[in-house]
Amino acid sequence: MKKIVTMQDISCVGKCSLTVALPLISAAGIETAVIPTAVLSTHTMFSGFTFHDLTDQVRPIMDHWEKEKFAFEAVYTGYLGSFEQLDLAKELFRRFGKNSLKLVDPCMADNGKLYAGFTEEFARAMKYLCDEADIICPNLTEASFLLGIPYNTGYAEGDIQEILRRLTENGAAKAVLTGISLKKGELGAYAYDREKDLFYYYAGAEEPEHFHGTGDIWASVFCASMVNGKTFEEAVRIACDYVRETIRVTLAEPGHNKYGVNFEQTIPYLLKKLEESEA
Ligand code: PXL
Repeated sequence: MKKIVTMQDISCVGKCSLTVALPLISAAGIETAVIPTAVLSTHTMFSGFTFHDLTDQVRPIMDHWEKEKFAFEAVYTGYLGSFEQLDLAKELFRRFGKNSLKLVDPCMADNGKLYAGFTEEFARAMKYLCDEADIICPNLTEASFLLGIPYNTGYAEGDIQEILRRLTENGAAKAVLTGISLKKGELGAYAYDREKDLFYYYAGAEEPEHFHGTGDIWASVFCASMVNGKTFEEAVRIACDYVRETIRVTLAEPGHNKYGVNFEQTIPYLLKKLEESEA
């Protein structure tokens, strides 16, 4: 059985980070090992959330796993809350990522703004972690902070391609920019494979609302699809389609949840997509 290890926080209510990565990767038929970096009562978009740091657990967990000779097909990092955790994520790559896919989702910002508690200095440090990955999947805001360039919503296609080239020039061989729209009414992802020098844009109809946690869902499904043997382009398509369908189903529920999407109800759709695509 394939295995993925994912390192990110557990927000007890919020449908993001580990509470979506674990069920989605498991549903894709892949064993999911977790390194929880912190426990929060909710994600940080709520006010008054509690926070308990688990940084001191990360290295002992890795030490034990190394003794047990555990190995993983992919090592995937999500939301990380401190410089020390960024260093531990690099250590995780060194110790468990030699023969596996290393994916960094540099969760730290959206809609032009850093999330609560993050700084530009942290974003620069996150770039060094990205450089040690094989694939990174920032949204456009995160990409802007990683590169230290102003956030702009009106990019032309050539600008998006330039951002992707710059994101991959010092490390990661592939990058996917999520939340990209080249035409009004559509939304998707723009991907780049530096080794093949190939760009790939994939988009569907834009849903009228955006939700928290969909970036984590995108990354989890993308990672699971890659580990299940899908091509880079297929994995991008499956993750985009799943997020779009999940938002559609969420919005169709009267009085739907505002802080996260109904991803649990679209797992059958995901499994169908995973079966349908060849490879
Ligand atoms: O979805 C990213 C995320 C993960 N974990 C925590 C968050 C956020 C986004 O705000 O607050 C704790």
